[in-house]
Amino acid sequence: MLIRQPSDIFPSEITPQSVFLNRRQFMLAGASSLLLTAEAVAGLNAKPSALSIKESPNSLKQITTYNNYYEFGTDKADPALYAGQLKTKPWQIVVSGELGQSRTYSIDDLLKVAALEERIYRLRCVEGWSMVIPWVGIPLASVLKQVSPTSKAKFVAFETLNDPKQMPGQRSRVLEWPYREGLRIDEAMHPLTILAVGLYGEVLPNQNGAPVRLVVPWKYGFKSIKSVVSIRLQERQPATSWNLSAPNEYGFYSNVNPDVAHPRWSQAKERRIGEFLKRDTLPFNGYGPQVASMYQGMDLRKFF
Ligand SMILES: Nc1nc2c(c(=O)[nH]1)N[C@H]1C(S)=C(S)[C@@H](COP(=O)(O)O)O[C@H]1N2
Ligand SMILES: [Mo]
Repeated sequence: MLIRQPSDIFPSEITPQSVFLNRRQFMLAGASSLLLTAEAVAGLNAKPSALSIKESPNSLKQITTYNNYYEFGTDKADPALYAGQLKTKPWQIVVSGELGQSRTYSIDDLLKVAALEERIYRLRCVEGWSMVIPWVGIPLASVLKQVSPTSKAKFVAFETLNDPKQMPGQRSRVLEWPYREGLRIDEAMHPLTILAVGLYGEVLPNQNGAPVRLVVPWKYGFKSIKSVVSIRLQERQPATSWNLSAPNEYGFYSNVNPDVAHPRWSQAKERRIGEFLKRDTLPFNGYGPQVASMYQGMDLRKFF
């Protein structure tokens, strides 16, 4: 009898950990002279974070060939095929809104804001799959503190680059462009929230959101917006692309919640990419001890 594999599993010839350890050894061997960009050098110097989980990461191949990045197509394989054309240098992020003075950061400026950390985090997609990803990034809070938010800064709105010439998916109306996301200010300032510039100790591949993307590990993957060009502090809750496209399916908060089903499917279980059997989905994607207190007194069925 034939044992069938789910179609979206990408078996890798190398285990994730061996890739990881080999890279580590390579870094320690003093190979920095081979590395040309500031980002790469800095990425290799990332220190391990105490906030990492202990699970083994998915392989680099899995993490870079099974992506959601609708600017490059809606198929999971599209971003790896088409995102290579995105020009990520030079890049600027404008931080504006309710703050002392607007500021523009290049990637090099960002790398000076805080020490890079390597953080192994779960990513749970609303579609029902998950991965474990070793990001390299800096806390978003470090950037926000640097710009001195005013007392009116209650929310943070994020936008991806809007450039249909480079992003063919933006020529179709599959979502409202640019891709938009938002967080409440306490969520944005939470130590688990990072701006990632790398993964597996190297510069972020384009399909994962180069040169800089948000990572919010207790929320469904779509909150972790890629290729960010704008961060705006504001008093009102920002509109988000997925909420605009299907308000009954995607709320503003989008905390991973096994008890609140997506209208078209259950969120109780997930399949870790590379595994056959499904596992139970954990409230807040397993980060409840760190984040649940932010939602005390809120009805998370209403604020889904
Ligand atoms: N700009 C942009 N950001 C995005 C998306 C997108 O389509 N466009 N997809 C989101 C979704 S649905 C998921 S699950 C994650 C996937 O991140 P990964 O490809 O690095 O695993 O990116 C999120 N960020
Ligand atoms: Mo997703």
